Amino acid sequence: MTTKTAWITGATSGFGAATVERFVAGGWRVIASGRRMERLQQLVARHGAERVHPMAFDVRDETAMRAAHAGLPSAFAGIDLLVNNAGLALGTAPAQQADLVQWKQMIDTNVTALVTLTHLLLPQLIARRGAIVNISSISGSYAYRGGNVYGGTKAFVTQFSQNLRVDLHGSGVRVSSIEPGMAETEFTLVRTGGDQAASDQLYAGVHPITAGDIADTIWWIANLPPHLDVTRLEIMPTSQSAAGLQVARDG
Ligand code: NDP
Ligand code: 8X3
Repeated sequence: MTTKTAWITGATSGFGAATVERFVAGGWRVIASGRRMERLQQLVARHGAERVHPMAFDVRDETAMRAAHAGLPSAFAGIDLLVNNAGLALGTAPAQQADLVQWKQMIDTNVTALVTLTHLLLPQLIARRGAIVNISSISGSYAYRGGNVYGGTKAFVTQFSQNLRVDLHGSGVRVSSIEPGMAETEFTLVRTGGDQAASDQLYAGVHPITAGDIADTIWWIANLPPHLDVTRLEIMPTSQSAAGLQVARDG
């Protein structure tokens, strides 16, 4: 059987790091990208340079992204699966108190970089009848206070995934949008600017989704028979549900 290759963005932490482990364990080659080179090097040290190819760059830097792609060693150059996972939420403040710089960073990372990499890899994904797994979020479907631009970026990811499927109709390329709820990773640490106590408090007693749960889900989707496409998958901890709608009263 030929060895398949996945490009997993955001591979230095959380879902991405766990997904690297899952795919390497399953016999795939992995291109692992993220900004923190030392963490990527740890993956290489653990699994070997023939299994993991590290690429340290900021996904918002299109020139660096293109250079990384152009410089892929031949063993990693045929990409069968793109996992668009790199992303972040910044801040929990309501819109009227939010930081515009943080809003733009979320859009640049979660939206602009995701479509740029997708656009770059589409020709070869089509040629190889490959697959794209986009990591969206329940925040793209359910509004919550402080979700503002983060939720907006994830609504984009979900809809972009569906539109991509339509455009790729007949090509054999599978596109999936995974929409997780509360998962314990470095996500809340990043969102709160490094507040470990806030992160611990958020997940306390919740039994949240783990990074391994999402890695197993991506593995399952990627290894389904070619005639099956998981188009959208919402996944929450059993302890989480959506209860919406608030009312402001006069006086
Ligand atoms: P983590 O913070 O643990 O991981 C985020 C990853 O994204 C890191 O590897 C980070 O790498 C990478 N990343 C962020 N910004 C950039 C950048 N500018 N350039 C390159 N890489 C970047 O969080 P999660 O694993 O939880 O998040 C993964 C994805 O899952 C995100 O898209 C997130 O929105 C989504 N998600 C998370 C949920 C949760 O509750 N945890 C639920 C639903 C969706 P580095 O810092 O090294 O660059
Ligand atoms: C992360 C899930 O609900 O904390 O995307 O925004 S949530």
